[in-house]
Amino acid sequence: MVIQLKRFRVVFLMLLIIVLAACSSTNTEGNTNSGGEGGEASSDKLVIGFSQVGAESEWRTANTKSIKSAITDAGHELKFSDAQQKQENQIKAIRSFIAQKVDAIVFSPVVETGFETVLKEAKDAGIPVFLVDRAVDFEDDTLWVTFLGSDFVEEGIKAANWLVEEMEGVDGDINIVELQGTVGSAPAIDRKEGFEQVMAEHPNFRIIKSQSGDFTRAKGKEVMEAFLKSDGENIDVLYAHNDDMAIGAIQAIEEYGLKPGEDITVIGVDAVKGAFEAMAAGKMNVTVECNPLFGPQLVELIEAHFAGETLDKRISVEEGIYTMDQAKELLPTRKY
Ligand code: GZL
Repeated sequence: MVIQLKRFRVVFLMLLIIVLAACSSTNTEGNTNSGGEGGEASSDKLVIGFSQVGAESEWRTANTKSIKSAITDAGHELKFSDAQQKQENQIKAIRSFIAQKVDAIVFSPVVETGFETVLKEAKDAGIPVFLVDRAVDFEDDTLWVTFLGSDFVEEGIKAANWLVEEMEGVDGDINIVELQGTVGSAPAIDRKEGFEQVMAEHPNFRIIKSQSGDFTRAKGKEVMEAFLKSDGENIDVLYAHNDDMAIGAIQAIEEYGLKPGEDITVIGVDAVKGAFEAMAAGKMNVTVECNPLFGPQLVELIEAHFAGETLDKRISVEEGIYTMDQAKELLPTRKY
């Protein structure tokens, strides 16, 4: 009798082990996941290398924060590099990510050219590259999975169309000085292109001076001082490729003895908080939005890629335009 009881216990325990083992499934990779539809593994923890341009403007600071927090909040591991606006630092950072065998690279190229070789190295290493913010200008679009960012040509067109409407009925030539962004960068090239497309239809609008302020307040002020010294009384409008340069230029205009926003119409791009503060003070007239807060959208795209989805080669961020008379009301709502 006792022996029969022992045999029954052994058989029962063996059956229990078999049933429990069947309840938890393992997929081909040996990852164990229990429950869930179809047993598809969610995107596991990824190691993501992020090569950022620098910290040159309010826009860049907000963009870095948005991407960093989106990656870490989603449970992925972030390796971050600030290139201080130097191309060689970005190339070094991407090579370092390749050597560390990261799962994915996020990259905002400081300029449009000169990255083909290093992106080929990433491709050869089987590491997908996600371009954000700024694009590159070379043929082989197999070197990146997708580009997520703004349409800078459209931003230049928006700035110019606002100016034409604002100057309706003004007689004579309208003299414009232009503070360009970083030489060779996609936003500088495209914002100039878009603005000039519209200006070409209005010959009385004349760009009398154009020079790079490298997207910084300090350089924007310095170049505007030179513009004022050579053409001060003839300047009607400043078109700055970002708000930081416009804010630097506003200081130069005031030090020169003129009223920014009145004697000289001031146009910026980005729609950062500093621009809303300048518009609320009556020192700036308009800013074209360039939204930096696309970190969560980026992480969704990366995870979709690793889940096997095919992404469009270019995904644009939606943006608006904001004027002086809206600034006071909107300032408290601005997130960057
Ligand atoms: C635009 C971004 C530009 C911003 C500047 O997407 O690349 O770089 O307009 C920043 O403020 O320096």
